[in-house]
Amino acid sequence: MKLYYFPGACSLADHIALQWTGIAHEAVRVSPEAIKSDEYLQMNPNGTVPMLLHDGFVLTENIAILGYIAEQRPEAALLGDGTARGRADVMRWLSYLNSDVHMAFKPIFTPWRFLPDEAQADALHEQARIMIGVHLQRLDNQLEGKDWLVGTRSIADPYLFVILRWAIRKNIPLDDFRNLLNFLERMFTDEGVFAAIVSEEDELE
Ligand SMILES: N[C@@H](CCC(=O)N[C@@H](CS)C(=O)NCC(=O)O)C(=O)O
Repeated sequence: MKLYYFPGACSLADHIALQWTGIAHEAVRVSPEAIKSDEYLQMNPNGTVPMLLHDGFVLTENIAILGYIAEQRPEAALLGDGTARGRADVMRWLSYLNSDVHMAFKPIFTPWRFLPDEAQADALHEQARIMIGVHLQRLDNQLEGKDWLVGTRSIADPYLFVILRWAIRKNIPLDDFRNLLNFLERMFTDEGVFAAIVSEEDELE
């Protein structure tokens, strides 16, 4: 498998899932320019990472990719407890992370896509930070009494980890979210997470 990624982007979730499943893979670092090239757009017309190539199959969209990786190694049990409800629970949290929480960061990362006048970026950032705080509270509540979002480790957890790293990078305080801080510590001390981060950051040098 080949995973196309930017360091620290949402593609890091897939990178971690590849580590957790032990699937042999090649990680291909791309630049913001490369993902808008004709060659890349032919494979992924949305011009985004992550993108996965597997035996001629081109897969885009993070939730689909995470699900595909997890399906290759059912023994890693990253899709819930094996019941329809368990799987739906994983998909519930992945969908929330992808369509609500991830999207709440977009005005901070790419304000020019939302505003005709960049001078309004500060107000937009402020609003986004308020929304992100609401989502973080909801995620913190979900983790009460649990080590992982759905109770057992799943493909939703690396996505949450990516989002918490963005929050740190953008100086969004996490001090009030004890469960999220515990979760972060658990992830930072996980071997697979460490391997994925080192592999992405090694590429930077
Ligand atoms: N709907 C896509 C969104 C992926 C996405 O937003 N990727 C970001 C990195 S986290 C990206 O490639 N941004 C570059 C761009 O939009 O030009 C998915 O879920 O895979």
